[in-house]
Amino acid sequence: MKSIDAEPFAYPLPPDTLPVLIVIDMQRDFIEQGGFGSALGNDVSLLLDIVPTVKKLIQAFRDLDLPVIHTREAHKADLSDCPQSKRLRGDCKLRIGDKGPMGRVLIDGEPGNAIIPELTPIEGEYELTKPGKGAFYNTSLQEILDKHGTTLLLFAGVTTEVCVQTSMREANDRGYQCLLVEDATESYFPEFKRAAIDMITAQGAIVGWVADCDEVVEALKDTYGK
Ligand code: C5J
Repeated sequence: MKSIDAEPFAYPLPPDTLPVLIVIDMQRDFIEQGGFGSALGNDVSLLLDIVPTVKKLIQAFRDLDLPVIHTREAHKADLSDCPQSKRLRGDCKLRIGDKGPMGRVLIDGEPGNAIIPELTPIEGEYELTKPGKGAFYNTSLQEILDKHGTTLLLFAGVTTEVCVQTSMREANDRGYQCLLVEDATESYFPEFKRAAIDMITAQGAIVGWVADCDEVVEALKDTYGK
């Protein structure tokens, strides 16, 4: 059986199931200078740096006709899907639903909530709004994955230790084999990215595997290329 050269050991690519790529929350407000993330004092350049790698990964899936799912952390305009516990927590200058530099923060349809233009989904790809940190909570992700009959999920996006890791843990509990593409994910806090990767791969891939984009793309081409 073919596999991806990964940590802590090879990630198997069984012939009877196709991998699905889940790109978490590559939205303007987290990534772009002048958005919500930078208004909170974060160094968004760290997140911007992964954009070419995420693009390359998405392109490999497109070239191989493999499914791509994009998520956005987003709430309804009336905030009916945003618990007060989430909205009011933290020492924030800006809260969910407040008017930020790119429109209302984390509200579906606002300019800052859009996926960055470099990674705009194309026809045939899925774009899910997710009101929680995890991609399964209050979304149609499970139905989409059931439709594709996959057991293999590859993850990219931001931030590694929050929405990416939460989504991987949700997927892990639902029986998926999860691989995180290390150079296609990032955090505002490099030490948190490192720690999240260590937690994911510890104890024989307790949550999942990690590999670089080039290793992933090479293995996918070798396995699913014509
Ligand atoms: C956060 C995310 N950090 N996408 N969201 O609030 O990780």
